[in-house]
Amino acid sequence: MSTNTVFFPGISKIPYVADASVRDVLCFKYYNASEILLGKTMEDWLRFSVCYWHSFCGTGADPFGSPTLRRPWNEGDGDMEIAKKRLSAAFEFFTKLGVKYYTFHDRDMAPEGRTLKESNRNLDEITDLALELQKQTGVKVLWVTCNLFAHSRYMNGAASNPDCHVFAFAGAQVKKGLEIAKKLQAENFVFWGGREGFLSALNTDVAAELRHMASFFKMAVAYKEKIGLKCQFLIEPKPKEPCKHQYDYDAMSVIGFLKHFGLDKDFKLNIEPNHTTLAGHSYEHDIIMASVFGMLGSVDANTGSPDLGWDTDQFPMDIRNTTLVMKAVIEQGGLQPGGLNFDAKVRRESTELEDLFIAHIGAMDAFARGLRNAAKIFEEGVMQNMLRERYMSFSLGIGQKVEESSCSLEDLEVFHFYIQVTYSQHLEDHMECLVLLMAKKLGQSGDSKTCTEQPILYHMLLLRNRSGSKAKNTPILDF
Ligand SMILES: [Mn+2]
Repeated sequence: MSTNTVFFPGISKIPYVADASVRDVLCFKYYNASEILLGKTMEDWLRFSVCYWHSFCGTGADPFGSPTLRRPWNEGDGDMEIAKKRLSAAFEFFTKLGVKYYTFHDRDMAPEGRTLKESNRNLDEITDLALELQKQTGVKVLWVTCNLFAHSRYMNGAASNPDCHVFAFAGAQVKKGLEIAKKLQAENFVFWGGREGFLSALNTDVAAELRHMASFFKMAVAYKEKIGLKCQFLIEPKPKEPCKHQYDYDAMSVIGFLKHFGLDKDFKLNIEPNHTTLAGHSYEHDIIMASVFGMLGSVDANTGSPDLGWDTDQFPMDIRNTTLVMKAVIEQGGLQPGGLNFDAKVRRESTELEDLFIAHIGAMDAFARGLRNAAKIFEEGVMQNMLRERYMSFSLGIGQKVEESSCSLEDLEVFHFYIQVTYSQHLEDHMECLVLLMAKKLGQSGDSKTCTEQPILYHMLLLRNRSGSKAKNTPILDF
C-alpha cells in the first residue's frame, strides 16, 4: 500500500530502557520483549494486541458530549478513503509500539454499504490492503469479530432476534467474517453477543432464543470446517449493557450454555475483566473459572473503575490485578493462540496522539510487572505448597475415595462413627497476607534490609515450619 503520510511524527520505535527517568514516558521500563522468563520470552507470554475500534475509530464522544479526539486518519473525502488512511495509521502505530497482533470488527475495518454485497466489497478491498501490510510488517491478526450490535437491524439482537430475517442477515455477515479471518490468517474469531439478551421476560421466549443462538454457533462451526479455517472460536461474556439481561452473563453462564448444547469442544472464552467486575466478581474471577475448565482462550486486557457501574474500558494499570491474571496464565502454560488484547480507550480528555502511545506503554508495563511477579510466585512454589497442603486430606484414605468418585454416604457415616477427626485450618488470610507482604513498593531500593521485608521473613519462617518447604530466597514482588 503506497502512502507516505506519517501519522505519528517525532515518535520512533518504542525502546526498552530499564533505568529510564520517570519523566521519560515513551519507553518500556519493565516490558523487555526478548527477555526469557520460565523458558519463554516476555513477548510470547504476553502476546499483546492493539484493538482497532477504540484506538483508531474512537472519537471521545460520550452520551453527554461531542467528539474530543481529532484524528488525522479519520478526516478526508469518503468513507473508503478514510478507511485506507486509518489502516495505514494503525500499522504505523503497531510497528512503532512493537506489538505483533491486532484485533478488529468487520465494520471498523471497512464501512457498511447500502447492501450486504456492497459491505462485502468494501471489506474485500480494505482487507486486501491489510494483508499487504501484514506481510510487510509481520503484524498478525489475533482475532476478528463481526459487529452484530450497532446497526438498527440488530436492536433486538442478532442470533437471538425474534425475527428470522435478522437472524439470516447476521448469519450471512458472519459467513463473510469467517472468510476474512481465513484470508488474513486470524488466530481466533470472537463472538460478543452485544444484544443477545432481553429487556422484558414478557415479550421473550427465552428457551427459543437460546436454541437459536446454539444453532447459529453450530452453523459457524460447520462453515469454519468447510472452508478449512484454522482458528480458535471464542465467546466473550458480559453481564449487562446494552441489554438488561445478557445471555452470556459471565464465564460460568457461557460454559453452562456451551456444555448444554454440546458446543464446548468448539469454543473457548475471551474474558474481559471489566465485564467480570460488572458481573459482581473480582477482577481475576472469570479468568480463573474459565482456566480451570480448560476454556480460557484469550483476554481483553482492560479495567473498569470500581466506583462506576458501567463499562469504561480503561487501560489496565493495577499491578495486583495483572499479577493474578498472569499467575493463572502461567499455571495453564500460556494463552496461545489467544493473547492480551487492549480493548481499552484513552480517556476523552487525553487528546494528544502521544497519549495513545503512553496509555498502551503503561498497560504493557503493568502486565510485564504482573508477569514478573507471577513468575516469582511460580518459581518460589511456597503458595503452591500451601495450596497442596490445604487439600492434603483428599490424597489418602476416605479423601482419596472421594477424589476417585468411589465413595458413598454410608462410607462417610462409617468414617465419622469410627475415626477421630481433627479439622484442618484454612489459610485464606495468611495467603492474602503473603501476597501483600511480598510487595515491594515502587521506588523502594532492592536493599535486603528494607522494612517491608521484615514481616516477610517472619512469614517465610512460619511457612517453612508449617509446610516443610525450603524457601530459597525471599520473593520480593513488584507492586
Ligand atoms: Mn468493555
